[in-house]
Formats: sequence, structure tokens, C-alpha cells
Amino acid sequence: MQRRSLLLAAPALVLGAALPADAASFKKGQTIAFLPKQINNPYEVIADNGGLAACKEIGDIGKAVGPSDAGASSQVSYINTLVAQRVAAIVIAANDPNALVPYLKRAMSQGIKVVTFDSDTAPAGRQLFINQAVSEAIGRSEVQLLGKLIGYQGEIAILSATPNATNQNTWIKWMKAELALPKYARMKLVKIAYGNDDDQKSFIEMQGLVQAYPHLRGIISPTTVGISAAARYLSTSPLKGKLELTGLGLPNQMRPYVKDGTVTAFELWSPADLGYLAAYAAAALASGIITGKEGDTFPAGKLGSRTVGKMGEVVLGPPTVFDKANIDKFNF
Ligand code: RAM
Repeated sequence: MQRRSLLLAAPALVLGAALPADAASFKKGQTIAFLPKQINNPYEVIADNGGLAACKEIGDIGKAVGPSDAGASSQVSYINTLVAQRVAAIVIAANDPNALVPYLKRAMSQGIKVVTFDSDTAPAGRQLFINQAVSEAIGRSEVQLLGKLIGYQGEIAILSATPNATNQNTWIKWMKAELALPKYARMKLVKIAYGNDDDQKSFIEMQGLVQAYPHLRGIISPTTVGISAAARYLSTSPLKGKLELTGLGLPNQMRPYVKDGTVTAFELWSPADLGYLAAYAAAALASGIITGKEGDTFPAGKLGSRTVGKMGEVVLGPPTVFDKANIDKFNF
């Protein structure tokens, strides 16, 4: 009995020794720049604002700059400018896994800390990746959600963001892995379309999908821009209530479509918390509190202490499923 309580006490001592530095040990007045996929995407705006709020808490200077389209190389000139300005850290949602790596490497070689959030680069391009949730779980759960909605039967399509987006492509890889399970034998993925996170293009791609595949039973749109454009299309179509649309959406954008029966359920995490966590991670790197290695722990304000996992990944937490019953509890 005595031996057992000694053993129980030991981990507590170890934990105590590894307690992270407190907020006071962050350097103040550093510039942390947010570089979203595109500056006018409402999701990215919420995420950046979460980051800017964290910078204020820490006593750092936050700013957000970025392109108006989510093209693979549209962020390059912004990276170069931030390097010339000698910011302390760049927090970027990458539009391509590889195209930006040389430019981000150059930033890191000059002492600038690089953190990806929302959409990663290849690990060589950054010190940390702040992931909104476990990628495998996001991809698989989208298919699970749609499977339930259509009785595990029929043709399905994906309406994605850009063809190069690291996050959507990773989730789609896991969607395909889920679809390969025997329980989905009667569900068939017929097409992946790309709306480029552009509202108009997403709307037109949605229209193209339903015209080209008249037997379509369900669509997954793992992008807030795509799902809201698709829902707008569906809301005035005779297919409303027949064709199931799910994916990743902002509750405020999706609320009318959930209330009018266009959409049954969809998922997301808190984009503001994602930006907030990324800001704390960047500030911790730039303050020398952590170096970004696995097991490093840093304080993240209201989100508590966070730990760096494998391949420099820090995970925010599991997503929420929104439907008629709970959507009014969320305001973002
Ligand atoms: C869009 C963007 C973003 C993604 C969300 C779910 O706003 O593609 O990168 O995380 O959707």
C-alpha cells in the first residue's frame, strides 16, 4: 500500500518540475505577423483576430497581412516583406505544402520564428504547426457524418477549397481511408471539385456537381467558404432536403441553412481559439521559452498549458458538431 502511494506521488513531482514558464517570461513588444490563406475569408479573419487578441494579452504587437486569393504562391511576396521588416514571428496558414518552404526557410535562417496554423507546410518550412484538431479525425468524421445522413448509400462528391491546400488535401486523404471501410461499400465518391475558397467559384462548382451527377445523394465541403456557397445554392433548389450537404462551416454563416432545413449537421472548431493558440506558440518561440521540440510545454493564456507533439504539432482540440439543437449557442 505504502509503495503504491509513493509511485503515485512520483509523476506529480515530475510534472511540477516541468511546469511551463508563466506569462511574465514572454518578451514584450515583439511583432507577430499573421499571414492567412487569404485576407478576406471570414474564417481567416476570425482566426487572425483571435491571434491579435492574444498578442495584446502578451504585450506583443500583432498584425495581419495577406493576399486576396488563396493561390499556391500568392503568399510569397508577403513572406519576403515580413522578412525585410524583421518581424519576430510569422504565423501562416499555408496555401501550398511545398511552394513556400524556401521562403520560410530563409525567414528562419534570419532568426524569424515560423509557425503554421490551419494549413501546414512540409515540416522543413516551419518550427511548429498549430493544428485545429487531429487531421485523421476531421477527415473520418466528415464521412461518418454524411454516411449517417444518407443511410450509407449513394453517390457522393467533395467540394473542396484550392487543389493545393495542405489542410483540405490531408482531410480528403483520411476521408478516402474511411470510405474504404466495408460499411461504406454502397457509397461511391464520384468527384472532387475545387471552389478555390472563392464564394462565386464554389457556387458555380456546386451547380456543376448537381448537374453532372443527377443521382448525387451527398456532398462534403470541408471549407467554410465552400459549404456556405453550396448551402446557398441548395437552399433555393428542388434538391433542398433531398441532397445532404455537410462539412466544415461557420455557425453564423450556416445558421439560416440549418434553420430552413437545407443542412442537417456540420462541424468546426473555434477559429478564434486556433489563432489565439498560434499567437502564444509563436510568442513562446520568439521569447526563447521553447525551441519547438517534442515535449516542449508553453503557457497559452486562457487555453492553459500546451505541449508540442510529434513533428512539431500542437493540437487545439476536438471539433464540435452543429445542428438545429445547439447552433444558437455559438456566435462566430
Ligand atoms: C476555409 C479555409 C480554411 C479551413 C476552413 C475550414 O475557411 O479553407 O483553411 O480551415 O475553411
